[in-house]
Amino acid sequence: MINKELIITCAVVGAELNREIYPYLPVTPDEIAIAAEEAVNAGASIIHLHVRDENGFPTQNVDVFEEVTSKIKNRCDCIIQYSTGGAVGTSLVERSAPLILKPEMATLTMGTMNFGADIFENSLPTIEHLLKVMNDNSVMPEVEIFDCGMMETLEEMVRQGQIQKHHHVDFVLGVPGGMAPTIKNLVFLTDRLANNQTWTVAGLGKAHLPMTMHAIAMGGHVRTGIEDNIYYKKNELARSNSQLVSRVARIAGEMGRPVATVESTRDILSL
Ligand code: KMH
Ligand code: ZN
Repeated sequence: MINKELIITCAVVGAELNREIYPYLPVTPDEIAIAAEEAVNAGASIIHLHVRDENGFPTQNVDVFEEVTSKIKNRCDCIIQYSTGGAVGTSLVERSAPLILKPEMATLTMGTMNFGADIFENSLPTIEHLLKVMNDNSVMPEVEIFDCGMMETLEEMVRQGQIQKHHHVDFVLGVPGGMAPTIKNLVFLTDRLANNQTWTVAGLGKAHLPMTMHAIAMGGHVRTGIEDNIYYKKNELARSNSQLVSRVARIAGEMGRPVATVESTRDILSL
């Protein structure tokens, strides 16, 4: 589907970074809420959310998700999308726990993969469990595709009626162990979608800008944010999530894709 308006998702924290790698990483609930608000003011309508514990480590603790969610909602209107991926090694019980807070959206990764030196486990029973908890809590899944085989699982689950025909897909390209962030791969993946599917691309690291520009040109949507890319340009760290969002919004404007508001994002995704 060619969309005129461009949905920008901002992944503000992630689970892999720390302040030694990236000194401006938001970690406390207030810092994360401020980063989300700034990203929304710059054009993001979806906030992909991971949270951190009091020591700055990734956590799926329900209380922390609740606190951060409430702080974000007090600052701005946006669609909050919880991570159910957590960090590699997070148990399934922990990964699904925050869904009881009924966020509008949450991620659903469609298969197990190497994740750098680690394994990001998403066996079929894991996927089915996360999906059931999402359905029980009226949470819209965003299907995360990191590798080609995950498309097979997605298509099978759609055939079986487990995932609705109209779902939103996020291609996360560039994780070591996953699919490379190339134009050919993006075209290959999007060719497999039905015409009425909406999709986003998250190009990691230095692929962020080329994947962004191609998604805009192809009628897809874009994910940006510090979780995906800590550099603004070569040898220059991004100063904030909003700096990255602003650049995507500027490019989209030049390319004739006005940035989607939160309300139009809900319309486009049938939320
Ligand atoms: N941190 C990765 C292991 C998601 O948010 O659902 C998983 C991840 C995907 O970031
Ligand atoms: Zn994530």
